[in-house]
Amino acid sequence: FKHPLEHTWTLWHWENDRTKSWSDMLSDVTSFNTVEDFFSVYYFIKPPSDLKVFNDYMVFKHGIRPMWEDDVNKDGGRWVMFLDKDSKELVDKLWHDLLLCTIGECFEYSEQICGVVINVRNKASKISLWTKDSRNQQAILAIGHKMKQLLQLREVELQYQVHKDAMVQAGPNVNAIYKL
Ligand code: M7G
Repeated sequence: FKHPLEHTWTLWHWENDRTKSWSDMLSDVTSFNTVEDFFSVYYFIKPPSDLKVFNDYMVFKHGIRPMWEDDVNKDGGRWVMFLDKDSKELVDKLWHDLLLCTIGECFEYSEQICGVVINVRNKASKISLWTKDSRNQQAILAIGHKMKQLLQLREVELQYQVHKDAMVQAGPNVNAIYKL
């Protein structure tokens, strides 16, 4: 008997390849819906600290593609942290903890949660949690405060960015509508 999760989740991997379009660089790796299957995936794949730069992992509820254009994401946004001064061990730990809190349904308003992402980059890697309605201030703030508390983010700032802003403001300076 395995321990069921509330949702089925899909792991995606993105790897930069200049010959392809952004969405063609995405691949759907596997799905899981039990605690045991989650851990076999988690321990099988490399931790973020062993990934090459310009690699991402995304873990989204089954049926939601990890992109702005998906119907469930199109009016949403993300809580994102920029991990520039942080050790690789801390980045791995934050990713692990955020994943467990997400699939373990630790958040109120968990129906607002679409998935979580880690972008491994040269300067600042990013870890983010995507929510589906960027106008739902109450849910966004509750999720953000809980994320700050669960991950014990003291000095690390969380910013909430709207995907529609990210689409038009490509680059690092996307406007944040909330900061915690
Ligand atoms: P990023 O990988 O989120 O951050 O976005 P980075 O700047 O640290 O590398 C980089 C670029 O990838 C964006 O400017 C877009 O061109 C493309 N991109 C990222 N996302 C999340 C999407 C998406 O959801 N849809 C599309 N079409 N392009 C995206």
